[in-house]
Amino acid sequence: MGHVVAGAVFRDGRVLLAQRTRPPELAGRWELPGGKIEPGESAEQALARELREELGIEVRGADRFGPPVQLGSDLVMCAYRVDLVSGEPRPLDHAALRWVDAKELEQMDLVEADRAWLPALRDMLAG
Ligand code: 9L3
Ligand code: MG
Repeated sequence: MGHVVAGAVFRDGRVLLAQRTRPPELAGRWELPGGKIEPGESAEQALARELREELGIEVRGADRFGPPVQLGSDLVMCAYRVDLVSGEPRPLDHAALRWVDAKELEQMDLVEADRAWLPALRDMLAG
């Protein structure tokens, strides 16, 4: 079973979403950035690597929230709150980035899998 990590970066009452470019069926839809854990990596290490590669930022921590999401028969994905240590996010691997508040979150065309985290994200944006 492979594992995918997705990171939620918060700032000023907003969470950072990223617009996918691939595969075709997910292109244009929004997600929490991240990717697959590589052999020997912890979730925290994978998050740090993925967000460095995808956004050019340094993050720390991995505070899991919401339910695990099954992706097909072979992959499971979990969401983590991470702390932004340095850098300003840039879309190095996405079509665009957007910081959204609780209200804007409802309007975003999220990838289906990430919708499982909406209740938890709402709570974190409200609190
Ligand atoms: N995925 C779904 N939601 C997310 C992330 C980071 C990833 N928030 C899915 C898309 C791919 C798989 O996980 O099927 C691997 O992600 P990536 O390496 O293509 O980002
Ligand atoms: Mg990715």
